[in-house]
Amino acid sequence: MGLQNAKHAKVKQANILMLGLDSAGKSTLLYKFKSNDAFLTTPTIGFNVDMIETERDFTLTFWDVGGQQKMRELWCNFLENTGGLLYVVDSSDQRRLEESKREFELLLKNEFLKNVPVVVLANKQDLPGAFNAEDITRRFNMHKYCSDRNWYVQPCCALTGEGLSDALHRLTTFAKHYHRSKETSMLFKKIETL
Ligand code: G3D
Ligand code: MG
Repeated sequence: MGLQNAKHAKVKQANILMLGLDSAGKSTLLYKFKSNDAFLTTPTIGFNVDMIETERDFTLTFWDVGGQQKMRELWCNFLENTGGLLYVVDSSDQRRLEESKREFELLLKNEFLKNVPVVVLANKQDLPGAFNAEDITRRFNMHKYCSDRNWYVQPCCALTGEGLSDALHRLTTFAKHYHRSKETSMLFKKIETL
């Protein structure tokens, strides 16, 4: 028991905030990260939380927050202590792509998300007419708006699971790097106060 506790004390953890418009596929994705079963989602009222150990010493805690207009007003309450932003886009929803981009830009301007790494999931690649990762990169102005952080646009399909292991791997690498750089800067701050 003592040994097990000591082992767990070493496990590092990062909060991953999953955001995006309603119906982008966030809850389906979260479920698919955990299991391969088919899953029926209902619109998320509030939020879902789940922990996934993506590497032996690193756990990601996913916060899947509802994306309806009313819920978006509450997103700002979830931003503090975020170790990575997973922004989910319905790549087939041409009508709401601009709206999704606007919400994304607003998020990136928030002080709590400064330098926080971003993975954009270009979801629903199985649907006809879906924008691909290059289209989303260009339309979301990724090079301009994410120049201060690590970022990646991953095409995926939450229903089949395609692209999800790459997304998790990328997210873990980014979150670990961000975690380490935060630890280092806190250490320097402590040293300065000595
Ligand atoms: P949200 O949590 O972002 O609001 P959900 O979105 O996970 O509830 O998904 C909304 C709808 O999109 C669901 O369909 C879900 O099955 C579907 N969906 C999610 N990912 C994909 C995908 O990659 N491809 C396709 N074709 N559909 C997807 P329903 O019909 O239940 O509304
Ligand atoms: Mg949901």
